[in-house]
Amino acid sequence: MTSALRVFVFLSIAVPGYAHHEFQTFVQAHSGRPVNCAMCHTSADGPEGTGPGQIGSLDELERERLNRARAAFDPSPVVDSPILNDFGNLIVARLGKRRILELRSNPAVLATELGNESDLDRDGIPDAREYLEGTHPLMRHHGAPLSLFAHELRANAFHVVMLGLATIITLYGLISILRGFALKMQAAANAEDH
Ligand SMILES: [Ca+2]
Repeated sequence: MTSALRVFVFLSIAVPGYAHHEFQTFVQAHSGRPVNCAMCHTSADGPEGTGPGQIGSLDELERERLNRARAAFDPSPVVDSPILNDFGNLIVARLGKRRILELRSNPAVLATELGNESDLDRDGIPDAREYLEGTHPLMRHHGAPLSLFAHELRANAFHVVMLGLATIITLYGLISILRGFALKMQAAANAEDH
């Protein structure tokens, strides 16, 4: 048995599925938010079981995909594990399973190594930051409210400016009308006095 195969067999036995609770425990403690397995896994209850997205329910083709993902010890262009969601697959693809196993003792570094380029749900908050803040990186409206508001403001800057201009023009027009009406009233009052 080659050394690489021995490592694979050992890790497959020692770490069933991809249930690395160290990351979940860290995110909850760091963010103060309750986080379940659905941050990285297909099933909110984790990979072990027979429910949808869990190992016991996989068909033959899905098991092949799982085995390919389990063998991704080094970073890979694409990882397509059926028990992981897009964020989970991205982590394995970027870091490789070997590095993920190393980071179990230092889960905060996962965010640093992921970097800030990826924003899977395109809500303006990078996946790595959502990981630290305990918000879901695949749910567009799940994030720190101020960050989401700032992103929406930036994304809709043109409409916000146009709405502001329209409001100013409308107010100016209204003030002009009222001023004209007041002048007419004053003129009428002056005419009555004479
Ligand atoms: Ca995001």
